Amino acid sequence: MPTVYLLDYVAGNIRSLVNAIEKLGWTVEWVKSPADVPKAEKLIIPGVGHFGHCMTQLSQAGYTEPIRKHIQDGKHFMGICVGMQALFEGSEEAPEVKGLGVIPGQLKRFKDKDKSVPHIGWNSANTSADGTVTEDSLFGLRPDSKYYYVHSYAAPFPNPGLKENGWEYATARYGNEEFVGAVVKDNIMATQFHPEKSGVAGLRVLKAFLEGQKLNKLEATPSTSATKEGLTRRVIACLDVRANDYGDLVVTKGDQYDVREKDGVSAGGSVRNLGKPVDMARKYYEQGADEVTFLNITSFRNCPVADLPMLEILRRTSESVFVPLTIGGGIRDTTDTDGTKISALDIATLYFKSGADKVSIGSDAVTAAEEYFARGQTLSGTTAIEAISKAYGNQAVVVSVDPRRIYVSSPEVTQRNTVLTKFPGPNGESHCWYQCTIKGGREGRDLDVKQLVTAVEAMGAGEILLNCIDKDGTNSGFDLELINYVKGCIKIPVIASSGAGNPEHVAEVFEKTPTDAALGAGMFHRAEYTVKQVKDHLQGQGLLVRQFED
Ligand code: 1PR
Repeated sequence: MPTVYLLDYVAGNIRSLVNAIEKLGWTVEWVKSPADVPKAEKLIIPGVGHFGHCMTQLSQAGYTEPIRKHIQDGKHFMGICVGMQALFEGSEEAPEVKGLGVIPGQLKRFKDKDKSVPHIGWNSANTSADGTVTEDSLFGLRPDSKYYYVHSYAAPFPNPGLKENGWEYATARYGNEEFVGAVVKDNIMATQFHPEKSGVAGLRVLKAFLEGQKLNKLEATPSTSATKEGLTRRVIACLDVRANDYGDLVVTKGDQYDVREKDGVSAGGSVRNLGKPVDMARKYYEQGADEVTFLNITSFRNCPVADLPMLEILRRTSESVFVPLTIGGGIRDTTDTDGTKISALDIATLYFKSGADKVSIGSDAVTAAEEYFARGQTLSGTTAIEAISKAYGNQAVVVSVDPRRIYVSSPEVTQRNTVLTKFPGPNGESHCWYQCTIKGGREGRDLDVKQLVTAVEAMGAGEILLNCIDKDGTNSGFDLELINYVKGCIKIPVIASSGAGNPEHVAEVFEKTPTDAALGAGMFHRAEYTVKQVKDHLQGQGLLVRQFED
């Protein structure tokens, strides 16, 4: 099998890239020291996280010069995400740190006045942005395909230096900012998006790079009408996973977090079994899910950390599911079964190495937020959120919020931040506050949702998974008031969750709130609707979506 060299110089999910390369029939050799770089005919530098951190790691480990030489010698080079950013002269993210300077220009942070930052989701890499529709595809890029991006800094477009210096490029638009999605010149190909996380469209790009096929005839000429620029509406399938009463690992689903059958044999009924996690994840991928989230809802508290069943689930899922995978449940500092202390960062590392792209933190985030307010809104630097986002980047840390409505007659009767609601409480209360809970909703805390999301944003969380206990499993639609309220409190993206019962509910949450993504569980698990049906409906409503490519 042909070989490509991979430089794993910084933390991140490298496993999916290896899986994608192997699926394409190539083997991976690891670059373990600068002396290995000259052995590579083809070299890939992936990267996530902080530009300064990545460049400093590369330079301190002595990689900068060997990489420059590899490129100058005309050998094939691919940079992914921060691996592409490294080619530029520098970045606003770390003005004091120099890039490789192969491409003129500086990376700039997206403006967050009118949109969420980081930019997370599926967007274009359009080589026909000037309106020309070509029959040739540059490294497999199609103007009507969508690719998975996750970043806060980008190379703004237009960049006069690109064309002047002979670079070909593909662009994307986020809000009203246009940026470089991919660059190509001679032996160099680099993408701001993650091809290994971009489904079949991404695998096509990776294959073209590995096989050195710079220009390929497109199988079908894309129609200009299909070439809509911009971030698509992200639809996420969520799998709550736990062991059932017989010890099997199953996908389950609660009604307002109660996952036991109402008519079961044992007290409280048996745990609902809706299927096998890996099979279901693959099914949703093939239906067009833009991401898959696993929530390990019982944390497997008595299991040695290295044997956590979710690790194996991620390993197997990432072999055939090439969209981002999030894992939540039990991510906190803990003591292993043999008494060893193990940090949340260590647990997250195990998950990233097994194929996760993001970790989701629930209960521990609430505790961290309470301490943040107790300290007078100052950071400790020691929370799981801070440690993981520092090591892997903000985009890798999701905070899963499990709020519940508490009705009050007026804002004056509570110190918590309240919302005026169109759906009064049982005694006609006109306001409510959203109480944060821990331990899967079993314990309410004296902390409201605004306090939680603002605190975790300050700590470096990159995204909020916004559940709602009142709505979970009700099939009655999302809590639009909650979603609008939370979106108004923070700049990081929000995933709306809980209550989706049909495709109309998903369209409604995108039309009536500025949510960044919508998550569904029960309606998919019970096979009432497929992800494709939801996306077809969104498309019919004029909302931009990514369709699954065969
Ligand atoms: O606290 O860090 O160990 O994380 C535990 C994680 O497990 C949290 O993310 C918490 O939300 C989740 N969790 C704990 N118990 C339950 C439960 O259901 N008993 N599941 C649970 C939460 C909610 C959503 C669900 C949506 C959509 N599940 O993920 O998928 O509400 O459902 P729907 O579309 O069917 O309405 P930690």
